[in-house]
Amino acid sequence: MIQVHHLNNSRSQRVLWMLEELEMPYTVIRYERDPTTSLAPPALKAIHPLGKSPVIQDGELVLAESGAIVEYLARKAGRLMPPPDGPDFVRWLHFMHFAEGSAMLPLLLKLYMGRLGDAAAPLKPRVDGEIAAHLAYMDAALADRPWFAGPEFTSADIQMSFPAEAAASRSGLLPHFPRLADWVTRIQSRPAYRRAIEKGGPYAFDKGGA
Ligand SMILES: N[C@@H](CCC(=O)N[C@@H](CS)C(=O)NCC(=O)O)C(=O)O
Repeated sequence: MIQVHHLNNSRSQRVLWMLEELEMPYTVIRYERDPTTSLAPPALKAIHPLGKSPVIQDGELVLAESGAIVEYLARKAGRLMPPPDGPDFVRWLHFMHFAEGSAMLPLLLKLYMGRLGDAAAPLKPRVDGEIAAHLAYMDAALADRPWFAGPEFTSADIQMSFPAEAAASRSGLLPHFPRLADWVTRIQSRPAYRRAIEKGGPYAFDKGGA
């Protein structure tokens, strides 16, 4: 059975949600962030050298990196990804990578800048501008389709949830992007999303990310 090494308030919430959508059996091994530093406990390094979450174990396989895990699970189940020869595949691929490769960077910068106080002021316009630009891009992507890859809900929506929710809580800009705001409401009302929150424990969107 798949084991999920789950850190509270973290990207591993997406992996629990993916497993719930797929109705795959799994067990959760919990880790708690240090209350002062927010870092993962050293025990996670015994599972994977980076010591970060999520990590899954599936038999002999130990896999880190949320996008790789979500794609691995989609391929294993043969679900929640468009067929590679179909019209939605490249959009799915794009958003599977965009979530961590582009959207998370300015959000992480903002999180760390928050710890610098006034010293971060020169960076603020640039970082806030980048967050707004990424949110506008995400909002526009939903202009002619309900889900990020197309007409069907896919694993790209799961992968995109973390930057969208983190941006919503950290920037306060979500009301300016009504299609993205509506998408957030729709993902959060999915039964599998809610079951994953129950399994993963309380989720503070403004704390995860680092
Ligand atoms: N790009 C990686 C990022 C992994 C990552 O940074 N995870 C955070 C939780 S959201 C973590 O483990 N932070 C604790 C630490 O760095 O000690 C992914 O998507 O899996």
